[in-house]
Amino acid sequence: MTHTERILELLYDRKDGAFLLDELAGAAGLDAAGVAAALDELRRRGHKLELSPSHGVRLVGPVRPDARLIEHGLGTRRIGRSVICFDTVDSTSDVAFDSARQGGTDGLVVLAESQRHGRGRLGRQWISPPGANLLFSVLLTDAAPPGEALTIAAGLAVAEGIESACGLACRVRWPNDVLLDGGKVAGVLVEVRRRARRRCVVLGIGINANAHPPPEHVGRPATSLAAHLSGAADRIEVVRAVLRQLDLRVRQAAAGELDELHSGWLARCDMINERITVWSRGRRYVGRVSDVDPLAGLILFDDDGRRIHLPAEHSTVIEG
Ligand code: BT5
Repeated sequence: MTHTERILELLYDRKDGAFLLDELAGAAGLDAAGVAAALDELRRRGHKLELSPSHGVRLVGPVRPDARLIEHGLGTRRIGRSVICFDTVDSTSDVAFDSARQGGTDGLVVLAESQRHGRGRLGRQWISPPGANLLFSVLLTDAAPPGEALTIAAGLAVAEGIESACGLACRVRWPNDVLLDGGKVAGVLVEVRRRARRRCVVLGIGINANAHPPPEHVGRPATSLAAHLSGAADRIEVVRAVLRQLDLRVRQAAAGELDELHSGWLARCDMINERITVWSRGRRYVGRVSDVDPLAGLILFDDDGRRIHLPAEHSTVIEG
């Protein structure tokens, strides 16, 4: 760990209070010049610091996601063993797929403050102002579970992670929406590609932590965590909680513990018995939702009583 990382960790651990410079120097094992150099480096990395002769130094929130702060003590087995943070990329999911060419990148998490071409499903766009939200992708290269099960696992993990970090009760809407009070607060994009002769899966996750697009830009209600909290959402706490839940839910998907995913999803989903319209592979299906199967997708009964399986990858709910 570098001196700068150590100083950042100390400041973040006391993020509601300040450190006198002498105290900070003592805790980090540095002299005054070393502390000053580390603080300069933190500013260069985009962290906001408040410095006063009487109160000392403190990190001004919301704190910018930093790999060290995310990884530190995370305690996961697979997801987030290594984390990289960027300023701007085309898409964090592209960076994750590119990283699959190197060995040992299973579980890698790629975050960015902004994306030039953030994408949703089926050619749609993901919109997020720089520095406000969580934009990240998780790479799975070793025996990745089926995409259908991962869609369920990831949506559920996002809802559970938000709830554990912020105490906000999220719902899920098949296939990939996470809702807060009826507005979309997060979306999941599961993509599968071949890299270095292996089947690789990337889970792309966008969470509106502190900002959300206006309805005229997205066509349906969107919301953010901050809109339901008394202040800004701590993005580091949220991403850590989501990564922990992802670690659990992806492990269940990999182990074939589909009952766990199924019951977890149904407990947060209000779609059962709802009459909806779905586009899937160029066809329109209307019917009543009977179930969400972690391997087969949505199960609908149409008006003629036919049972229809709709896979997440090719389907979008257009009315419901
Ligand atoms: C999704 O697609 O919900 C998946 C979004 C995944 C985004 C992440 S960010 C990190 C990673 N890197 C990427 O390039 N992507 C992933 P979909 O269900 O297709 O929803 C997209 C639709 O939601 C758009 O057509 C808009 O109507 C709406 N939308 C766009 N941005 C939004 C936002 N920030 N909040 C709520 N709705 C949004």
